[in-house]
Amino acid sequence: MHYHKLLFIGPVGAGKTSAIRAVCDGHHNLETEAKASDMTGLRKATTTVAMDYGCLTLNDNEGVQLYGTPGQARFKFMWELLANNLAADCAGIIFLVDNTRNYPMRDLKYYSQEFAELIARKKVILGVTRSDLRDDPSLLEYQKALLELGIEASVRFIDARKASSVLPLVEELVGDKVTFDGWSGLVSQALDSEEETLFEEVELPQDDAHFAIQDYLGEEVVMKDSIIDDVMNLKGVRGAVLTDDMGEIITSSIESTDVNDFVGFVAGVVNVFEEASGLGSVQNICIKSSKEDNLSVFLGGEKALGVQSSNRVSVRTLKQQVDDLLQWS
Ligand SMILES: Nc1nc2c(ncn2[C@@H]2O[C@H](COP(=O)(O)OP(=O)(O)OP(=O)(O)O)[C@@H](O)[C@H]2O)c(=O)[nH]1
Ligand SMILES: [Mg+2]
Repeated sequence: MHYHKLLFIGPVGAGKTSAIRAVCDGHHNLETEAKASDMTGLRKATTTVAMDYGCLTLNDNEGVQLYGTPGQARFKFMWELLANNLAADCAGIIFLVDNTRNYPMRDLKYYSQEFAELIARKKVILGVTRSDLRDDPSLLEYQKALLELGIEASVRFIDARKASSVLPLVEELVGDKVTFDGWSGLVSQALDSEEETLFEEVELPQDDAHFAIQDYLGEEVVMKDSIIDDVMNLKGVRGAVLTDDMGEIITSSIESTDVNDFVGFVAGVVNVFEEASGLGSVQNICIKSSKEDNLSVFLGGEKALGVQSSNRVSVRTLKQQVDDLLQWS
């Protein structure tokens, strides 16, 4: 049996696990899903903590092995293991981004950088999911962004839940490497069974999660007071403080009044800075230090979140993690 490997990458909830589940032969599937205990849990019940693995058998001699990364940056050690070992010899990468996240372009950039070495060596396809819920950014905008990032990849809207939508991506990446030519048959088989499932779904009452997703379509981030506890769970975080837009401290786990006051000061003056600089709305201010802790201030709506973190933890990774928390809240 000869196998070709594909690696799925992309942010939390982009549909990596769903896509692998949709196309693989049922009995060849491994998922490492855990209940999403933090804010991710409000949007979907589980998250991948290690990896996904699935196998799509094409014929007696050929198959495709599908590997999926966890989206959350706190499971980053698995990104390295998958990119450098398990899937280092993959035939291509299926990069999924979720169009309903607050900043899908930022996700695209972040994961492009994290998987830069592998991306530079492999054929890549970008699949934009959840476009049924939100069709902006457009495919053209993604094409432009890829060009700016120096990545050669085709882009398309897909539904990660449907094999009929995911299979063409698999074909595009491995089609010329296999003798198998029954792709259109696989797609029509999938379409048939999806029709049956759709019919069954109509009978089910709409679940809350469906409506919950609609609430998150705005660009505005929501900061609840509980964000402090969630941020404190992130690696390297020593303290966090939440202030209102006037710089008044709402709640804090930082002892130093100087640090709290400084975050309050940043939150209070940022409006003035935005007007004076003409830079538009400022979302994040980072103060990096080689000796002391780093301080990052996240500005969202009417509140500001200050995070004090060890300078041994990358500010960029921390920023992605906090962004994840904010947009899943
Ligand atoms: N409406 C809609 N929902 C989608 C689409 N694609 C995927 N989903 C849903 O989005 C969610 C994706 O979740 P997962 O497949 O767990 O995402 P993941 O990328 O594996 O996430 P992590 O493992 O947490 O990084 C699931 O609830 C899917 O049913 C789409 O095109 N439209
Ligand atoms: Mg997953």
